[in-house]
Amino acid sequence: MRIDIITIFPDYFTGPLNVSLIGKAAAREDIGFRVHDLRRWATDVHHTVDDTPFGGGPGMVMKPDVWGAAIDSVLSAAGETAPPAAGGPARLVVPTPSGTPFTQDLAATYAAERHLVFACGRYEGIDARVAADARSRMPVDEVSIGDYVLAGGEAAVVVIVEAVCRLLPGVLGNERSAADDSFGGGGGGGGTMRGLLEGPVYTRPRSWRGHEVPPVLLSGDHAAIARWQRDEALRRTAATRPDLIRRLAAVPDGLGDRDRKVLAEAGFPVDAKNMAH
Ligand code: JFT
Repeated sequence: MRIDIITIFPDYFTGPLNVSLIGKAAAREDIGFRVHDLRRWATDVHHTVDDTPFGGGPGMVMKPDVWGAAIDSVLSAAGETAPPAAGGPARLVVPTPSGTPFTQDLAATYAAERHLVFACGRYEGIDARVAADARSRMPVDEVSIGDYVLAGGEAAVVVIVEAVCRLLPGVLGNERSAADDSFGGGGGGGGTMRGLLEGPVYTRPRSWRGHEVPPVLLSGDHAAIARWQRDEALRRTAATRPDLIRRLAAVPDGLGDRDRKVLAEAGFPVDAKNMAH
């Protein structure tokens, strides 16, 4: 997989892209990261990338000509001018607070791509014609990583790249199934905790500052352990993310009779009237 990132703050990525999980991905021959300074495509002596907004209002807007040149150049450097590249065109991902939510399913979609190009904006955003123009050549996703306000797209790109890279085959250090994570492995997942948050986890020592590891985890009874872990996941999800319980209740076979009993005991009864719409 090839990943290009265009930003006015290339230094922002030197840390995250070289440590931990993303760093291991970057060290592989089949994954390549390139970070590009947007100002390289500015044409005036001051390397201007922003201008005042049409229609008035506060702040500045990023110039379409600079962004257009940057995207064209990154695609042509990857050999993606006509004829279309084998394996399909690159996907352009543009973080914006007004984008569609970035989800685990989208992370799985991106992990299956050959080439991702991330456009990190600043100020009040990027001139809307940049995404419109790119859409005539490539898939363009305007996405948001959550309902809070950042100062630009860089932090969002670090989040998205990490979520994508850990799904690439061979990147996950411990080889465990990504399908067993909270939110599953994307595309619905296949894990036992599908659609639920994860419950608590424990390691040695068995007793620490007077807190004991739940005895069932030491019992060796794998069926009892699996059931206890699911019960804990249900209780925790009901407490912190009731929306996920309602979503699961609306899925055929999303919740079993025992699940409903555990949720009722936790004060979160789920029936047909409690389903997501
Ligand atoms: C904020 C952002 C995301 C995501 C891209 C660009 C400029 C600053 C801004 C803030 C409020 C209104 C612009 C960005 C985000 C998120 C992403 C930009 N800003 N208009 N904030 N919060 N979840 N993804 Cl370009």
